[in-house]
Amino acid sequence: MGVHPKYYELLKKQEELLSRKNQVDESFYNGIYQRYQYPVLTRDHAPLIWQYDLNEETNPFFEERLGINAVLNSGAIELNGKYYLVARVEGNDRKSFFAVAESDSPVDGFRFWDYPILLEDTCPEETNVYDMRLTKHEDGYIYGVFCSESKDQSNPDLSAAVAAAGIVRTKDLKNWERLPNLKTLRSPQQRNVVLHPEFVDGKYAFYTRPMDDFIDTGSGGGIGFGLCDDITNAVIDEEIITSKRKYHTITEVKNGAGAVPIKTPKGWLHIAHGVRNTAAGLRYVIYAFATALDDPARVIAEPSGLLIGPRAGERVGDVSNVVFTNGAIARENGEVYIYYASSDTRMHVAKSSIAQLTDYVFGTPTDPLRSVECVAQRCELVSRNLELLKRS
Ligand code: M1P
Repeated sequence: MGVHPKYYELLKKQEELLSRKNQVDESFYNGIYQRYQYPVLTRDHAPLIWQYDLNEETNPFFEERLGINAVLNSGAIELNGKYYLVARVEGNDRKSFFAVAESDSPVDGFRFWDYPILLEDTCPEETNVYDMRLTKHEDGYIYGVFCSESKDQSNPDLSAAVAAAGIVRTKDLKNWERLPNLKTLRSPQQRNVVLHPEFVDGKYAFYTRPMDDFIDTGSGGGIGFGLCDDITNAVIDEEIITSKRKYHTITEVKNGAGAVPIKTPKGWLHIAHGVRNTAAGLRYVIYAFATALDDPARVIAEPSGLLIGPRAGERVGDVSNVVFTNGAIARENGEVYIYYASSDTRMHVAKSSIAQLTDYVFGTPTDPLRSVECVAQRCELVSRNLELLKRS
């Protein structure tokens, strides 16, 4: 008796998946980014040692003991020439946890480290954690800001929960120090909180998403922004709304900050998510906007509509019709890799560049918010094009 032979069979199959090269999906074009043929992380990338008891004696049928349901919303970072995704891994038990996947390439070859991240158990009421954003801060730490979810003990509804922003920090993605959760004095709940990479007026700056309730943002008008003096006891008093939710747009129901903003010569580039309602339920898409270099809370460019929407197989999963990002890597050579999950089930990558995204954000017209004006906007484009075609 020893290791069950089925383990080696499954390992061989998994190795084929892990070593598969990714390719650009040539069927898609928009000039802004390229999609890739295969997801970069799925439940099938999870190490078998997380799921099976390998011992033939104690697991004669080689049954899955602790299954993995999905691998989704991942923070992303480049360190010492390697690419890391800190993924939200959801077990069959519905609890999520964080795990580091590493690769030499930004588009394929991601492999999970042997152990998932075991956070310090500092919040006895916390039931679930998910969606970590990784910020390389100018103070020298890498911060992970994530959603810390607890049962709402004041509400008898079994589904009532409270969302707060948890904070950890590290220098190597191996040793994590947990700091107290962020307190926002004027907002009862928070999700999709992102730490800005630079000090603003000498303070730590957070993009927030004020919410009255666990699901509904209620009076929360959009993506907020607030400053705090001390990251080891982070308290935000005033939050101002930067990217507002708007009627009959992709952000009507909700929006939230996604990847850590990317600094470009023309402004901070933000890649966020917007939510609208449909007869088939909520639809989540990814959008982009820019804020001023000297005031990262002031929007200076807001292209109309979505940047990435769920497409083909991406549309189906545990929570269908969803794309969601909480991580992007901007390389020194100008390439930008946007990591996004589809339908709360798997992780994908889209490749763009600072030049393309800047051109997109500053060159795309804003949404005039009314059909008649949208048609006028399109007619103006058509007439300019027809004129050009006539002359050429
Ligand atoms: O299910 C879609 C997403 O829902 C939440 O996002 P938001 O707070 O904007 O509604 C998050 O829980 C996210 O994890 C999830 O992908």
